[in-house]
Amino acid sequence: MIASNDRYDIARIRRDFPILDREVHGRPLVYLDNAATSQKPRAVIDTELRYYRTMNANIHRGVHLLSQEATDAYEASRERVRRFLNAARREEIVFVRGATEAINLVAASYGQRLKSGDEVLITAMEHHSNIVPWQLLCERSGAVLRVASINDAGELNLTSFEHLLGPRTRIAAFTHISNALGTINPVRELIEMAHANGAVVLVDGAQAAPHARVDVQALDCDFYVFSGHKLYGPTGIGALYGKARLLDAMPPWQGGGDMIREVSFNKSTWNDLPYKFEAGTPNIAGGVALSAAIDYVEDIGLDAIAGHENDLLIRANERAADFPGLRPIGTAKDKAGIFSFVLDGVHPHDIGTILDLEGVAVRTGHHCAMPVMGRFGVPATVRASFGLYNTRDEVDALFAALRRVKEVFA
Ligand code: 7TS
Repeated sequence: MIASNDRYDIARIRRDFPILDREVHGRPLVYLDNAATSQKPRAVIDTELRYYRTMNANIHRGVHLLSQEATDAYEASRERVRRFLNAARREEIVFVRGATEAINLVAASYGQRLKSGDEVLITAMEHHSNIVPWQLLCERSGAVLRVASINDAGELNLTSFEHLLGPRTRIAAFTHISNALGTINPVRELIEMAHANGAVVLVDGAQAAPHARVDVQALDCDFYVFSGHKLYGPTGIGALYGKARLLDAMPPWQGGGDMIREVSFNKSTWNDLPYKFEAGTPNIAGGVALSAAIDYVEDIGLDAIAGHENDLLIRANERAADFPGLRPIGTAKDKAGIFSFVLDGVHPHDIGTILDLEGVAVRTGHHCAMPVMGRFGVPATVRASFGLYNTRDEVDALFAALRRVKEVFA
């Protein structure tokens, strides 16, 4: 039943994910909530297990062998992330809890240079994680938050973005791929526009890292953030990429162990990059397993993954076209495998509940993007988001379950 070909062996891929064998409510699991978090391949689970079984120790501090091995594994993972993003230097990779923490770090630390009347430019399709930290910064500094608009397809209005960039814009922060709409932003072009206006750029790559090849040097972004758990890696680990020149000039964010060079009660001095931004004991096991996740997706190939997911999106669009009362939300020309929609006369939460009983896991709600819901005049949507292990049969299962919803609410 499962389509497979030489280039993309979906049957083999699915065998790598133990959770895909389980049932929910007596039905095979159809997991279509990958934008929230993706499932983990055996390689990631085993790496984390092996870490705890064989080398668990605190890092950067012990002379004993376990501590050295744990430190080496953690630092090797940093190098793996550097290669994944094609950053120029390993010091430019700061380990954090995830995209949210990375954005908060930049807003709190880089943000200290903002003054009253300065401006921060975001877009109308941001996740709350790329809105609220900037709002907090604006409250603290007296800076003003500007928001570039989106069109009815959920594409960024480039004229609005360009128009709102001005001499006071200090930071432009936008998502690479929208979690609520699936829109892929023309980030290279946006970065160029922002730089031409003297602003630094943060790209929120939470949804892009699992689906698109990212080259931070080619993009020339100043900051790029992602979460490991959406990239088939563990929760509680992610990375902030920042240009060394900027990170170097930024004050520390959190204080504590590891981020200092010397501490006295009069004055403390800071450790080198990236440790200046890594206070306290991190998620070591997660960091080590993140590199297994990156190996996994790069073995399959991000272009192959994007192609496969696009295939699923095409299938979903075909099925949706003749499904009465279904309205897709987010119809950008350049779109990732995120299929958000509403159904006439049925609340998204009710749809989600029935789909769950049919074994189909989707997310319903505002997807932490309330302004997007406002823009489309809906309180919530149903969102099916595809991952590298999903199949055309699963897309069909989604629509079979939606027909069931129709029957219940007929
Ligand atoms: N930015 C985007 C574009 C996201 O989609 C998310 C999480 C985040 C930032 C925050 O990531 P975190 O790992 O720090 O939480 N998005 C979603 C979602 O769409 N459903 O659940 C979480």
